[in-house]
Amino acid sequence: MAVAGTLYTYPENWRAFKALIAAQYSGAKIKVLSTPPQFHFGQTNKTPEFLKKFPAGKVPAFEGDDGFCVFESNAIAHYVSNEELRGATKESAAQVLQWVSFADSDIVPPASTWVFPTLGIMQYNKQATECAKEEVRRILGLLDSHLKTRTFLVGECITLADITVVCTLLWLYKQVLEPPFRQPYENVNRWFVTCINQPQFKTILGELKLCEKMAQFDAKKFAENQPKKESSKKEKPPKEEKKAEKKEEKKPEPEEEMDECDQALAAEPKSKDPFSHLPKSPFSMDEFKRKYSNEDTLKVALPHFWEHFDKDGWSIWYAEYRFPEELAQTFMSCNLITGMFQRLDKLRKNAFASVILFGTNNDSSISGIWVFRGQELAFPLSPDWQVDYESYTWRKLDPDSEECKDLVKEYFLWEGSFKHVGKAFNQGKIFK
Ligand SMILES: N[C@@H](CCC(=O)N[C@@H](CS)C(=O)NCC(=O)O)C(=O)O
Repeated sequence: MAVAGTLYTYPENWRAFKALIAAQYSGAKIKVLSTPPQFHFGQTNKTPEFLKKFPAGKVPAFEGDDGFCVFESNAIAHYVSNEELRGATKESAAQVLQWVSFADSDIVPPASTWVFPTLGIMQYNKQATECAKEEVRRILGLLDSHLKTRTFLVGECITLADITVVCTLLWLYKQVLEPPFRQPYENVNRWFVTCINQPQFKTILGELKLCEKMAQFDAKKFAENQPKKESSKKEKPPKEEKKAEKKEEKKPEPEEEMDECDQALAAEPKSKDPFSHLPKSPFSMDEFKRKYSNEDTLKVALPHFWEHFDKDGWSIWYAEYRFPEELAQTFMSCNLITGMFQRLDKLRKNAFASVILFGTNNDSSISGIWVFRGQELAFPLSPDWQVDYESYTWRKLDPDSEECKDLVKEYFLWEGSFKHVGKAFNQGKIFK
């Protein structure tokens, strides 16, 4: 008997599309509840009744007419599929699972990092975005080679592998994969367009318009999406809901907010604040970072930096990765850099870095400019910060020197001759 039941989600959820497209192929009957009063995302999914059936409190979630409940979008899509979609042989079923897992582990993270800021639902971070772009290039390249000799990902017809990977790539194709970016991956483009033009996909996705111009960080929308001060300290509504219910709010004054970083620092005993011994400094790292993230680097952020930089309260350092010969794949090096940044997250108010990966696979180097509160390297101040720094050589720069001015300009801007990096790498790509 064909599966029948209810899918709880919010409107236009790409994760829910997987099951809905699969149901178009299998004939499963799915009723969608995605809007109030039947289903209010952020509220209904937090009620005891919902949590009893779906303890993760997340959507999509599926409840069969027979009472069977399942959450996790891939499990739901699997449940509502037919044998052909799941992979008819043991081998093809394994390959379907392979692509479904790959989509979650390899595509979702960079796609979210790149796309969410363009939708105003996540703060923009240059380094992370550029690494995500490189990751997307790698993924598209890998898919392109696979699809060179194949019409679909597994076997001769559409399976859950195609449905899942298409849905995972959906926002990339809609928001940021402008023609010059996607042009090298013609097999992926051909396959993607073939899939979305199948009637079963079209019924769910509608007429899809592929990206014409790469969307950029939507700072205005992001500010509008920030929760009100009052509520932000209590319960933050889930991200997607913030997007769905666009609020008419003014950007909260970040200086007055206790963000996660402040809260973490405040939670520690005062004697543990590693910067408490330093006198106050007029240079606001927060203010500079806002300029750097949201405004033109050359015209606004750099002049602001030099106008406000306090050389008594802060120091500038040049750092170079000590083991360039160990850097193989550039995407792994990108992860090395972003991993270091994540581990240093609590330094956010007291440090800034622009780190660049130069070169190509098996021929690259990493170097960067760091700005620290105080006159010493901050890493020894806390055991949490010591994971990576010994893999770099550190040289303190004289902020009044021409060398420092040039390096700051080149690294902040990600442009310039980078003479010190070495001739070979100047031919290569700069990841920014
Ligand atoms: N891996 C899960 C992810 C589900 C998920 O993160 N859902 C989000 C919306 S896209 C959610 O329901 N969040 C509500 C919450 O975390 O409270 C899946 O694929 O279903």
